[in-house]
Amino acid sequence: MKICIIGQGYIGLPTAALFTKNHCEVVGVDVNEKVVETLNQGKIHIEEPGIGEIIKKAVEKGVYSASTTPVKADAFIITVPTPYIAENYTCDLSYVISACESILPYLEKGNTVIVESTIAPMSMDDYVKPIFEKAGYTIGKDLYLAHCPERVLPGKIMYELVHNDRIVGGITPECSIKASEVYGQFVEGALMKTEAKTAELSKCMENTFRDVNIALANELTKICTKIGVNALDVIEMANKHPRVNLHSPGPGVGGHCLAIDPYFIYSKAPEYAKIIKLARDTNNSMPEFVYENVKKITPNGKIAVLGVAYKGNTGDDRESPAYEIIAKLKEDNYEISICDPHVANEEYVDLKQSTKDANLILILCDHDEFKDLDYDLIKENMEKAIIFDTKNIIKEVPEDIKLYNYGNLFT
Ligand code: SAJ
Repeated sequence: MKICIIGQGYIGLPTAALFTKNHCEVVGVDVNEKVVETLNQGKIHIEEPGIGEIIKKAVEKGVYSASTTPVKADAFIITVPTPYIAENYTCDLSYVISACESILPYLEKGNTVIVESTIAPMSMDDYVKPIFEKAGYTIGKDLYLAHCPERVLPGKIMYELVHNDRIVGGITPECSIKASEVYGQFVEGALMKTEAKTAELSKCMENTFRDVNIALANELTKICTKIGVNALDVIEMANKHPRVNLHSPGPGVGGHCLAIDPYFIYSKAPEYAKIIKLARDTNNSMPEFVYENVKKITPNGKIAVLGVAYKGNTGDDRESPAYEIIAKLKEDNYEISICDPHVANEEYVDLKQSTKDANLILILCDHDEFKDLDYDLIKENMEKAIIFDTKNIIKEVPEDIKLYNYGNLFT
């Protein structure tokens, strides 16, 4: 099977790698010429374990190549971004639409087209299907169209792509069958066939479930801080109940999924999506909560910010709450020195430089490097060593270091 994948980012590239490993030929298309050049050299441009070696081998064997334009193929998979439009709480389909239009000259009867990008409910029926119908295709008869949302967790993408169950939402039942044959090349999880609109809403709801649960944990933290109870202990105790799974509080919810997808549902029925919107507002209020508590702990001075990625051990800082916290602190004349070993930025420094003469260490991301810090260095660098850990990753510090976390902000 020959597959053409439009978009060679965090989803498109690992997907391409797995098809090549399973006897398919792949052309990966990306608008970024530099990315295309890097990939054709057998190198990769994203931080995700397990992909580099496969792409290198696939390029050497001639079963993978990258290009800025599509080619003829049996199946086309669209994995382009769907940015959030804040004004009307919905998704910008322009990249998906232009990806669909870009493949039209290369399509042949009998091809399968799959959209993997996360999209608002009804996007396939209202916007994607008409593109192919206008081009003269009868969907389900001479072209097979489906929405199969990606559901993999950054950091574990290669494992989850193979083992997770997959939602296959065809425009017609025939489309679901054809799309399942494509994923059957490497997916070991179940291929669950359904309608496109059910697939769209299921994907958005998965991330909404997580967002709402994180909001509950963040709300609990605020309540506990007010009344003087250790929120982290409450979560640990409550989670011993067999049917309770409180999530972890933090500095806010980042990334391009949880912080966005719930709005796609909200925009369709705002009069009913009350919990969904409140959860978003609660999670969006966390940077302010962190800022207020920094102010209480350290009214002014230099802050060493550890971690700006939206989650641990990734270099992805999209929608990271860290940037809002930093902006608030800078506005209040704090001096900020950022250390993040995973995010490439010339201005970011190492732990030694960021903690030099700092008044507070503020942990905003759970990178492994921050779980066991060099406390001798910190004590040497800081006149009074204070840490505020918003991710609850530091379990123990030497006696002469003061540690704040969501369990003891009231002290
Ligand atoms: N977070 C918390 N507390 C928690 C868990 C997470 O504050 O208890 C925060 C993280 O720090 C981060 C954000 O939430 O800022 C999102 O992180 P995440 O690990 O929950 O999820 P993502 O955005 O990396 O990936 C999610 C996954 N969805 C679900 O777990 C339902 C993934 O499976 C999806 O494929 C992905 O979204 C996506 O692309 O939609």
